[in-house]
Amino acid sequence: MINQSPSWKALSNHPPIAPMRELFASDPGRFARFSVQACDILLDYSKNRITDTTMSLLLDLAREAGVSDGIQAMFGGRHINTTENRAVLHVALRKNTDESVVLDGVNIVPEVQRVLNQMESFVARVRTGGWKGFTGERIRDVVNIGIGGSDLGPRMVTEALDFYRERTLDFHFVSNIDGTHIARVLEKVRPESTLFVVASKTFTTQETLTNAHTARSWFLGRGGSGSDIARHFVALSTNEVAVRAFGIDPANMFAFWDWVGGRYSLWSCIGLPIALAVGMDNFRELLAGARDMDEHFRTASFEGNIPVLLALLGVWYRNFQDMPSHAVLPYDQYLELLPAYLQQADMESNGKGVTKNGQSTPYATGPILWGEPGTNGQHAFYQLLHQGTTVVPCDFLAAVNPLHPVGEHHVILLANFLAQTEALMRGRTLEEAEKELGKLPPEARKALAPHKVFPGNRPSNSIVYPELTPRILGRLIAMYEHKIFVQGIIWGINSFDQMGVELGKQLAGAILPELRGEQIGVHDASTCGLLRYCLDRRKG
Ligand code: G6Q
Repeated sequence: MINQSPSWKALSNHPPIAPMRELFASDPGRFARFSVQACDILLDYSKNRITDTTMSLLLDLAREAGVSDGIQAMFGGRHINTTENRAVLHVALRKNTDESVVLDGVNIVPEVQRVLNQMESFVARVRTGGWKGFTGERIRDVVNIGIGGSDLGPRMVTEALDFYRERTLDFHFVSNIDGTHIARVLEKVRPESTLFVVASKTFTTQETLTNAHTARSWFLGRGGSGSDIARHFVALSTNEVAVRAFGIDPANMFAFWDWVGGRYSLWSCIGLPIALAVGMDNFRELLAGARDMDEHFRTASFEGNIPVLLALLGVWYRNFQDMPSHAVLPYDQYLELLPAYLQQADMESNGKGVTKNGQSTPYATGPILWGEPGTNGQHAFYQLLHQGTTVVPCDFLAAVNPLHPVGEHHVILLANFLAQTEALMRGRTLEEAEKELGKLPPEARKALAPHKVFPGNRPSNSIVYPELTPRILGRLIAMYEHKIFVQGIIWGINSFDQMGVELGKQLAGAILPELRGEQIGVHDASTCGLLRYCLDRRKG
């Protein structure tokens, strides 16, 4: 196991590191040494608890863990998702037409391009009004019905690229089985001008199928007929049989493949709502951005490789500094949903406690990831980031230029981003606090000063880009995908299955009949008590 490797052992015995403010004071070259620019992205990782020795050991760790072989195996189509015996080829979804990716002896790029072309002609018809609803009206609302990977990616990107959206179309996302979700969306749309996109890789997911059936009944109950379904329902799936069984014509189905994991699928036809929103050219730009990052990741040396560096810093904090959590803080309102998206990407991928060989990991794996856009978070949880007893490494993301140049807003936003990373790193000593309270009488100053001390030495990465374009967004998302991948290799886990998600699917299925009034089965006393409480108070 990786914790037996020389670099892991050396990292465990790492000599103490001086506080960052001292490291900066004594080393004017720190930013130059600990920052990288690639794909129009600046990663400044100098505000981390690292020295040259730390980085050199972490880079050794990447080598000893076999990250290079792992990268080759993924891009080469090997079945690295071992528990499901599948290749992991979301990178193939963003290849150019003239490139090839061979999976089990077959080049899969032509099939990827075929679906992209199918999307292109559909998107053009809907966006120009050529695709008509059952009364001859054009489509005005698109409702994506999907959950998990079939929701979070397209929803996050549609929101992130809203600046580029076609204004004649409105977008809605229904994921939750809670009827409130679909009911509130259906209040806003009209059947004759609504397109339902049923997004489900397996087409067996209870939430999605229940929501899709509800949407269909609503449609049929408000003027639509069975033969009109074809103009108002399309499916994104790998399961043609189930799509037919639902009543959607396979001509209105966009396919993808089992080598695309749900949480890595926004680049496939699962991205159809994105393409409808921003047009196919912009969708292809998004893919091109991811392709740029793929190439950077595949070819750059580890020292200058943004995803590898981010991954190593995460491992450093998780395994050697006892920091269990990681915050993603976009100073970019359009990236509001990025933390939620990354919660799935990261925690579903690396929230594992067993290695690929089936042994329990004696070390920690994926962190608890969370976040909110700045500056909102500053008025909420940053208190804990600055003075709490848990140190949380943070990623700050910011665009140099705004998409909405409104007065001084953007410089104020950037000032806040820069000030926060600096304050987290520097902190404020007791002496400084007392000095700031200079006007108070000595007694009061002494009493108040400890509350104004900030420990500092709190790590952050700054990820800065010129402005949020589809291409930059593609690069940022792929950057995080590859970071997660590298961490999975180091921890020796399978980042591409999701047994925990499947457990939820099974358990709910077992309890459902009991809530419908059938006999309560064998459960613990708590579950029985809760069931009984619900059954006794259910109305109707
Ligand atoms: C993602 C997971 C999971 C999945 C949902 C929806 O990697 O597998 O979040 O995306 O459970 O699954 P379907 O797309 O099959 O409905």
